[in-house]
Amino acid sequence: MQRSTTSRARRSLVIILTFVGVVWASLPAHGADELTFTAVEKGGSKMWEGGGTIDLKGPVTLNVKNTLTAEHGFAIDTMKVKDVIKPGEEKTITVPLEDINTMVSEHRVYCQLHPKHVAATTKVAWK
Ligand SMILES: [Cu+2]
Repeated sequence: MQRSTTSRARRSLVIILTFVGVVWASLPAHGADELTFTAVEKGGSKMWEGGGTIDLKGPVTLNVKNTLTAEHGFAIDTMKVKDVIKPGEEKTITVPLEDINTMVSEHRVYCQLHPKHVAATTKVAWK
């Protein structure tokens, strides 16, 4: 009797923990955003490929990679980001929440060195 009560309690605990885990995983975000951008060449045009959605709940981590043979700019005016990425270089840029303009729903990610270099876009969730 004692034994079966214990195993039943254990089983319900497992069910509860599984449920909590599923709910946690299905939440939109946990406060940290991570985005990846890669400088590539496609069909003769150079472009920043990547992007995604951020939720403005915490700092944003940008993983930036330049696969090309020349250096390229990496700029997001609405996040106060302006950098130059060397050929083959991989860089992680962390943008604090206070540097992000919360009035815009789309952030343009572009190369400040080459006007023809195609830009990428990052969207803000719930806007
Ligand atoms: Cu460029």
